[in-house]
Amino acid sequence: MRRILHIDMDAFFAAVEQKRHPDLIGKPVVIGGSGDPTQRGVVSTASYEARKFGIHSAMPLRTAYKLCPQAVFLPVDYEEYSRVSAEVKNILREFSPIMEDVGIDEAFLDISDIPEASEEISRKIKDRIKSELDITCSIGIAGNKLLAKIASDLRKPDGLTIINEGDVEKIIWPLAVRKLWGVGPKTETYLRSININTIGELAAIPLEKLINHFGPSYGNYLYEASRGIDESPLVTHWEPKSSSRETTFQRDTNDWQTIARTLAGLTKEVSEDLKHSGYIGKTVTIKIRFDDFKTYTRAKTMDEFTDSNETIRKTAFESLGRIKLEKKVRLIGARVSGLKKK
Ligand code: TTP
Ligand code: MG
Repeated sequence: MRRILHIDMDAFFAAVEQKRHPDLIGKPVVIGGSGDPTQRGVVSTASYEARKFGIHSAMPLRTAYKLCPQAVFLPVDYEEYSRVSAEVKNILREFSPIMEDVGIDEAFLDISDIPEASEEISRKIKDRIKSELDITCSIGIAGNKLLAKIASDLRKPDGLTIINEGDVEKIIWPLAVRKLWGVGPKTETYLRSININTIGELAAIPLEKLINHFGPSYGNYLYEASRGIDESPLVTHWEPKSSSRETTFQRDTNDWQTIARTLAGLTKEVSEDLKHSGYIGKTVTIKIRFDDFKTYTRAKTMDEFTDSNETIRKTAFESLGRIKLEKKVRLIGARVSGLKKK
């Protein structure tokens, strides 16, 4: 029987800000965009105090401001959050070398071969993170990744939840289908249209019917996932496929200088990201979204793999020249893909 932990930090960006500005502890804090709620941008995350006002991730900052004008609004500081994230992952790796880094604030840990009880290991992890980094996390314990991830979300913040083999019916089946990893808004809408709202109701659909509607691969997945079955191993090593940056203008613009300066800035950042991570790439893609939300991409493959700012910028501008700028631009982005280790 495998023993898998899913660790997810609580209100991560907000927690890091509260840690370095202790006067913000206990206050509604909203992190997003440039930190100015009168400007365009969305909420990255909000402290639990701010969530009481209905503020949540992906909400426009202006809406968040209307809900709670007294909240402290701060800009996103990825560099600092990445630094703390790396420290969390380092602590986790000390408990087990089999770690899957899922995102900036979450990871799976396979503790099957460690003699101590799962709960004891989890408490030690929580204590270490709290005492060394002064932030809290929630941990889910289960026999696979699917259930561990659901478990970590059940008692937030500072939670510790175990889902045992026999608990699927009691704990998983009453949950909304959306809680199942891999069920997005489209699947959810369809399932709701046929009156399937909970994971238990999904589990009651015959396999054949699921395959008929969703195809063999996703149909089988839903059949097994709704029963809490998941054999997938932890992915302990992955290669990035691309490195990208994009930005939304404060005001839609058709000013060539502004567009060019922004694109040059983005390609510089991408090139720096590549140099940092030790990758070189072959294809440069640019993306332009106009004020009517029509979005265009143009890609060009370079002669050689590179992380050179100059080459990436030159290639990006060649692609920019292939898009007619007849409308105002809302967003611009640059990506380098086809990466390999330098
Ligand atoms: P989450 O783990 O989804 O959120 P959280 O850690 O802030 O809160 P919770 O206690 O519920 O886990 O995401 C981790 C970080 O990722 C979050 O702090 C900010 C960032 N993020 C965004 O930038 N945009 C988003 O839409 C979401 C969901 C997260
Ligand atoms: Mg989190």
